[in-house]
Amino acid sequence: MKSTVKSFSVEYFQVLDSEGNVDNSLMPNIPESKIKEIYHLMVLVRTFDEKLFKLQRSGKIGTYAEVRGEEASEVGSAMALEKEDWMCPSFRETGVFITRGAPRDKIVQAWRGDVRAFKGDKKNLPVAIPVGSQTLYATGIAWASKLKNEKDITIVYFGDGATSEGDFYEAMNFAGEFKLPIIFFCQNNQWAISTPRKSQSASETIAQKGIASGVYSVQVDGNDAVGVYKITKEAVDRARNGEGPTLIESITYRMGDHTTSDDSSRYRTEEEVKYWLARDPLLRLEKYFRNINTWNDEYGRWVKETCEKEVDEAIAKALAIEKPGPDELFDYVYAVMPKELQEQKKELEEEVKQRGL
Ligand SMILES: Cc1ncc(C[n+]2csc(CCOP(=O)(O)OP(=O)(O)O)c2C)c(N)n1
Ligand SMILES: [Mg+2]
Repeated sequence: MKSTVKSFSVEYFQVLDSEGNVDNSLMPNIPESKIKEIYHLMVLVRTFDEKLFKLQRSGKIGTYAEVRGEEASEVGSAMALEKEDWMCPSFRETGVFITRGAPRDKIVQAWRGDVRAFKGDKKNLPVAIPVGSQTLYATGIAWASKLKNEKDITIVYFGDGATSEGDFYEAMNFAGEFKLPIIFFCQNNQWAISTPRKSQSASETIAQKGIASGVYSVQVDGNDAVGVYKITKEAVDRARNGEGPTLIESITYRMGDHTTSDDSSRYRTEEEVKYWLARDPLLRLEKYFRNINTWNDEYGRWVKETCEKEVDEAIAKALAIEKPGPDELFDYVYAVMPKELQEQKKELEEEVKQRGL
């Protein structure tokens, strides 16, 4: 006897195509003013990128990971959350921090390597550099919310590369089994530094990696801000209603280099970049506004100028903050500092004093 015991499918959603045409059957219940707000935030994120890139090149920050190309994925998803929801980022979620109202100067301060920038923000966790590690503590947070009967949900962001980590599979398995209120938001931007998506995994989609764990899993066009908003909002509602986790594979593209320390022209073709430039998420929204006659160039200029001013002010404020002392290296890691670290901190403080640093 032979029978098929399980088969599965993965759905893909797109509300706005690359020409800004709407699929009315999928259009979520979203007021026009909210789409304009999303657009404004996306321009702000792009402006942030442009200015922080220059700041890095002028030596005022050590490194920067551009969002460029992923603005719809970040802003669209973050708009679907409530302020009290938990957000666990990787290192490329500047657009999510911006959308969630993080003080702009604090974001610059964080990119200057000043850990104090994250102090006091209880719902947006600090960036995670160890790839994929955030999926584990995000799952722990969601479990705590469930045990405490709280209504807040958790979203965790990570890249396509992170889905090759054991952390990711463990987190998915736990979340699926315990039906946790969590959204696994994968920004599949086609590259993990110089490793292309096709060499990352033999799994045809990233979404299907969730199905094995009993996690509802779906793909969305990550350059379609309205589509990303719709799919994330549905996942938020499901999580809040006790219906369990979702894995969203947001299909997008990292238009810039991996970070300011990378040169992507060494490992990818101009044709590929051109293909994706034509799918720029900002241009797509502009085309949409043009199609429905709610765009004019004056509005476009006003948005850009407003964003430039906002970022300039944030940078000026951040640059005026006094640098942290070397002893702060030891702070904020443990709730109670272990004895060895206390001793090392004291040693450093004495040395700094002796040398008059
Ligand atoms: C555990 C671990 N392994 C390797 C690295 C080095 N590293 C930093 S970013 C990165 C690629 C991440 O790719 P992806 O998850 O697709 O995220 P993206 O940078 O594309 O947003 C790697 C390998 C790291 N930081 N942590
Ligand atoms: Mg990637």
